[in-house]
Amino acid sequence: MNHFLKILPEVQDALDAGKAVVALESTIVAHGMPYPQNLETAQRLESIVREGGAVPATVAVVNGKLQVGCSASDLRALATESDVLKVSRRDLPLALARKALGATTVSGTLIGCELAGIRVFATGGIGGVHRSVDQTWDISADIPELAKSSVAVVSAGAKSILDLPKTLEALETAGVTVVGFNTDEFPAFFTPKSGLKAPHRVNNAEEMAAAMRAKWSLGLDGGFLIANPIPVESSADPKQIQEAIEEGLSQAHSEGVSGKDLTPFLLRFVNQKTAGKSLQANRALVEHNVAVGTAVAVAHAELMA
Ligand code: PSU
Ligand code: MN
Repeated sequence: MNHFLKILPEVQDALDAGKAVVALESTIVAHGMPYPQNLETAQRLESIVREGGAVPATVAVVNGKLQVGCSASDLRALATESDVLKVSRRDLPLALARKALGATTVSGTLIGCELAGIRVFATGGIGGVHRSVDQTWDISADIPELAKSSVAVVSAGAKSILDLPKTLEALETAGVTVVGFNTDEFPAFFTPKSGLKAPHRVNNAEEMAAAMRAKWSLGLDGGFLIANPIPVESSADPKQIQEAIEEGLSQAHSEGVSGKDLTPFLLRFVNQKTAGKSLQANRALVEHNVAVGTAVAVAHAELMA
């Protein structure tokens, strides 16, 4: 085993036996939600994976290792400590060498998936092309990582803190296969509709697993983005969210917030502005994504058995 990688025994055993494993990210815990909802959500997501017949593997940087699978106390530390690093590919070397506690973004988590051989990863939203890209060049490291990782990532689309049409274009250029799960539309995170068409559609986990087998059996490296709309009953008021995002963007601009701090800043701002409504929607959509990811992981494991 590599000195800088630790795969928990339960996860390694499941992988060795060809059983379904679902990876989960830790940035959503450390920087995407406030305490205590972050810890409750992290624990709930692991239970959803288990109830669906798979093994959860939350990825994080702990004690000088990229860790695939987190203990209950690791999750608590990620949820409560104040100086947790946000770790994407570029941050990983220093986080490891300094033995920092680090929360992996979608890109950092994908690295753990690739090294361990996990094929399915469920989260809330991915990073993408920011609206200010013409001035800032801010394009999330999630996109190039999705391009090279043979992993299917379930998300509720992307937030409109991003430029969604440009994000879809960047995903196409990167060769990421984007599919609407039971929908023709690319969902907009807090709301099921963005007005943009998803490039492809699958109707269930079995169809999804068949596409995964086809891509990777042919040796086409790279990922899928499974765009799973928030359930309508949990959907937030699009106008209220939109207004909060606009205000958050202008506040970020006037306070000079940029780079890796921008996404957490906006998430916090929108949550405060909507009196917790966005947080409620966020929790509901992540739980739904994890349930779909679990079904896909189980179907894929069965197909490959
Ligand atoms: N979008 C969300 N919630 C999140 C994130 C994105 O709706 O928690 C997190 C994910 O970890 C994602 C990261 O990988 O933010 C992207 O950050 P950046 O925009 O700095 O690349
Ligand atoms: Mn960025």
